[in-house]
Amino acid sequence: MPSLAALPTRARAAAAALPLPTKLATTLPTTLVIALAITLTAAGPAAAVPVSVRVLGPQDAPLADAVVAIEVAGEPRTAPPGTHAEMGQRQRRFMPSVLAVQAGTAVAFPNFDTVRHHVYSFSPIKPFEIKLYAGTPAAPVVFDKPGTAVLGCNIHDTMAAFIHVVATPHFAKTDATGQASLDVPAGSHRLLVWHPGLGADAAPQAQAVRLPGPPVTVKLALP
Ligand SMILES: [Cu+2]
Repeated sequence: MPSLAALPTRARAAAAALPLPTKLATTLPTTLVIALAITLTAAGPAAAVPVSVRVLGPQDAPLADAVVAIEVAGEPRTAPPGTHAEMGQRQRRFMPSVLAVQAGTAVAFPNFDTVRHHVYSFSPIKPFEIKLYAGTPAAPVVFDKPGTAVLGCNIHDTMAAFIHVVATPHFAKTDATGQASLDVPAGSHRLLVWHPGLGADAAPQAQAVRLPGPPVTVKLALP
């Protein structure tokens, strides 16, 4: 139910004349119902604004593969059912080396190599193992808690990667120049940045961000 103030003048006058809310649905003329529906749509979540975030490390060097996330109050922390992502293995490496997903995402582990892999994680957010396999294992792994999982392979000790799980639909990874671009509703939010250099057990570095606003630069205090 919208507030009367959110309705256009004509609709407001008509709605005010009715004993709300019981008669609203049954007695409004069709045109007014349509106007009301349009108003509801327009008065939905704040329009997204683009925000650019640059992540710097020691000596202000740009940091690639940092995960930038912006938590917006009232938005779902968990991804909708069916959300999926992929952590492949090629030439005895995980691809990508850092995967960012929203909590609730099902991650597939396709093996594109001719050798078999045996992927595991001991990380508290999602301990699992997929025993010696070729091709794509039948069941993906659902990462339902925020945090970071370190991945390894029992067969190839040099294989390592991270899955960083965030509790917001707004996230991106920085490119080689340390830049990430997101679209986020206007307002005051919490900006979180994590990078493998912080360590898998470290909480993301957090700061407040107000949008729309100028590009944001985050200097990550790496241990
Ligand atoms: Cu392997």
